[in-house]
Amino acid sequence: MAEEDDIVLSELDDEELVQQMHDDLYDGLKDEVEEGVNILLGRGWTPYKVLTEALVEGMRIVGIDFRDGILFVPEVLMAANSMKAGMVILRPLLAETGAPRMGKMVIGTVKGDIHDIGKNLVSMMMEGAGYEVIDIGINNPVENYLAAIEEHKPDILGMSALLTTTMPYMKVVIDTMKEKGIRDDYIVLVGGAPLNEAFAESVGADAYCRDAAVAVETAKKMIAERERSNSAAMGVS
Ligand code: B1M
Repeated sequence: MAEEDDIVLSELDDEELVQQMHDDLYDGLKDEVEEGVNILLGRGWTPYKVLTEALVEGMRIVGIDFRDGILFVPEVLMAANSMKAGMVILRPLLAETGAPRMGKMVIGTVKGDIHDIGKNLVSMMMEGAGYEVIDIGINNPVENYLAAIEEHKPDILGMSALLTTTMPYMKVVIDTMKEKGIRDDYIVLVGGAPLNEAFAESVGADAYCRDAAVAVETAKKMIAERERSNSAAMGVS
């Protein structure tokens, strides 16, 4: 502990600081993670670079040790809270691009699943790219998705799942949309660590998004395609 106390984050160079932030995230040291984020921003790092290199990479390491039984739920929760504290600082900066509204997305984690860090990242990146995002949170039954799309009329419905046991629920949502005849009114994008393209196709989603950056690119591409085909259908050249 004494050694940890002796470290002055602002005296570390960028590489050492990022390494230290990975350690602090791992140890669930929220104040230190916040301080590190502020220092990197003060040194001219873009919010996106801080997010990906300091926070997401740190969380990736936490994930490996959680998988291998080295870290347990309480420790991972502390790491997740530290990550969220860093994201609170970055969120307004990522959204501050002044980009025009590009479209609207409703996003939520599926029923039975409380993982929200990845979903929050996707929301942040989408907001940063100029999309309006309605985040309906975690553990959403199909009724929540239907109510949100009915209320907000988004271009995109995004679903997140981190567990192999909860990802099949995406099919329940999409099948219900089909039954109600509204499936094709929306672009449906899905994501989460255990998913892949074949899974997305098998549940009837429009695309699988490997990460938040891919989600933004896919959203742009699909909205543009939809606008093109709508214009063609209306005979607009
Ligand atoms: Co959980 N957990 N967890 N966990 N957890 C995983 C997912 C796991 C892989 C860990 C492991 O064993 N290696 C494992 C799942 C195994 C499996 O299903 N085969 C697991 C387990 C088992 C569990 C519990 C069952 C543990 C238990 O209780 N025994 C339990 C389940 C609770 C529940 O949901 N019902 C549980 C609980 C927890 C915590 C509460 C402790 C905590 C969650 C805190 C929180 O989210 N607020 C937690 C965490 C943090 C993790 C790991 C370590 C990290 C997840 C994360 O935040 N990653 C995770 C291990 C791992 O994934 N490596 C693990 C960082 C995040 C940035 O990445 O979420 O993949 P990710 O999101 C990415 C992309 O996937 C994509 O973009 C994001 C950003 O780039 N993306 C989308 C995600 N959603 C998208 C939606 C889109 C588009 C892209 O829509 C358009």
